[in-house]
Amino acid sequence: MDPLKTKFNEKATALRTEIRAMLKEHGNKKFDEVTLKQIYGGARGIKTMIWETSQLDPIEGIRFRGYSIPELREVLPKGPDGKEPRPEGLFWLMLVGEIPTEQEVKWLTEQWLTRSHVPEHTFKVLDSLPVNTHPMTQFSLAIASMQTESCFARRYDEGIDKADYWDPTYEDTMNLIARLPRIAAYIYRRTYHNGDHISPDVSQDWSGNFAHMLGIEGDDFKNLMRLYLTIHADHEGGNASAHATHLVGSTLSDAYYSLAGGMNALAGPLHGLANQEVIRWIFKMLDALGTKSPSKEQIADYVNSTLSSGQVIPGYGHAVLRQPDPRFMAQKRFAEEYIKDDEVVKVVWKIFDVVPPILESLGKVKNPWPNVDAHSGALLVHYGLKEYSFYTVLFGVSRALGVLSALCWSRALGFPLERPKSVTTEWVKSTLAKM
Ligand code: FCX
Repeated sequence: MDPLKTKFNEKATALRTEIRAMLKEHGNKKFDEVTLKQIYGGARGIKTMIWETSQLDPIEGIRFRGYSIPELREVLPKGPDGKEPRPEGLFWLMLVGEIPTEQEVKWLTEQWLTRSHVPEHTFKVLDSLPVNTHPMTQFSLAIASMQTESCFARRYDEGIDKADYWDPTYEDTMNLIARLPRIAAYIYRRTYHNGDHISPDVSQDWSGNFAHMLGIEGDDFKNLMRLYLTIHADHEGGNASAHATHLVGSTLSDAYYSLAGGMNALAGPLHGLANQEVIRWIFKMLDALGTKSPSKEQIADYVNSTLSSGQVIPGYGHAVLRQPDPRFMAQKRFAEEYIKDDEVVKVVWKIFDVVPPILESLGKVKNPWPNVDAHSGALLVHYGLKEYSFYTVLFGVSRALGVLSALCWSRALGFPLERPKSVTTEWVKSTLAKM
């Protein structure tokens, strides 16, 4: 008996009934309106989807089932040394809306360990790729290659009642999440460490085992992995990786196809790839300034030269947030506790003082504050994970927790094929003429 699956089914059955009644009574009530600027401007802010696992407030930042990141650190069961929350607990919370007990989190750690076998052909696919293939390309291909294992695809082929779609989606989700650290570590070791692979350490939790397979030992890095894999897990449904996963899944493509689609979105510079761009820009700045500890004035000059060359300051700005990202602040707290004397970390903090007023002075930047990417690279570099073209894979391992738990909900609530209406500019012009 799987206690998480049982609990999820109970919750989903109850919510399905509630939503059905709500739509019966209120289905035709207006919840939003759309301007022409939003239609041409990336559908920014248009309420068009349901996403149960988290919601993003522009000022407060992300809340996972109502819990902020500081609140999560207080209530979620922690790793063996009691310092950072285990991401397993966040997955449990996102899936069923309850804070799990220590026992329940331990059960999930063991479940993912038993489900973590990666099919041999996936490693063959990875080994067939040039070693300089971008890690996100490798990650997306590895995920898609495991589609052969999909319970949903098999059950659908055999004929499955649509009321049961949630069941094989749950099984695919659990198997896929269980396998991701092994795949990500394999990509890292083949790309940067001559294929010198490290076998799993079954005594560790999901994050600790991942750190071990990457080849970076030490309790502090394991704690960084627990924090990192928690704070990147979900950011409501409208960001590109979440939205892509959701859209692909709405066609009844299984979790493997859906997550591969989401990772292809995450690989974009205006989304997940930004985290590698931040640390690249910081090192380029330190190189150009010829010092490891630039003054705030020197940083300001370099920021202005970046802007005048028509480039963005990576890690700053956000499509929704209008305050410093609480995920940036959570990383800053971690650095203050563990590595406050690190030189690159101190540069990140100086940039935090310098950049917002400069961006604000441009008069066009809606959010001059740092997002999650502005701090992550400095922490990873400190612990020896210096290959920043791998960072978006770390982001993807974490984001899978949110987008796949939400995928289980989409299937359990019977969400239909997504099909927004497109129009031509000719149609817009003729419609404007009648207004
Ligand atoms: N530096 C310089 N200019 C910036 C800027 C920055 N950091 N942020 C915004 N601007 C500029 C834009 O380029 C635009 O200029 P333009 O009118 O000349 O084209 C203007 O300000 C208005 O843009 P704005 O609406 O404020 O910002 P956008 O949402 O369009 O773009 C980006 C902000 C995409 C640059 C910023 O959000 C970014 O780099 N994001 C990277 C990915 C990201 O958000 N990572 C966090 C992960 C995510 F939260 C998740 O978890 O899913």
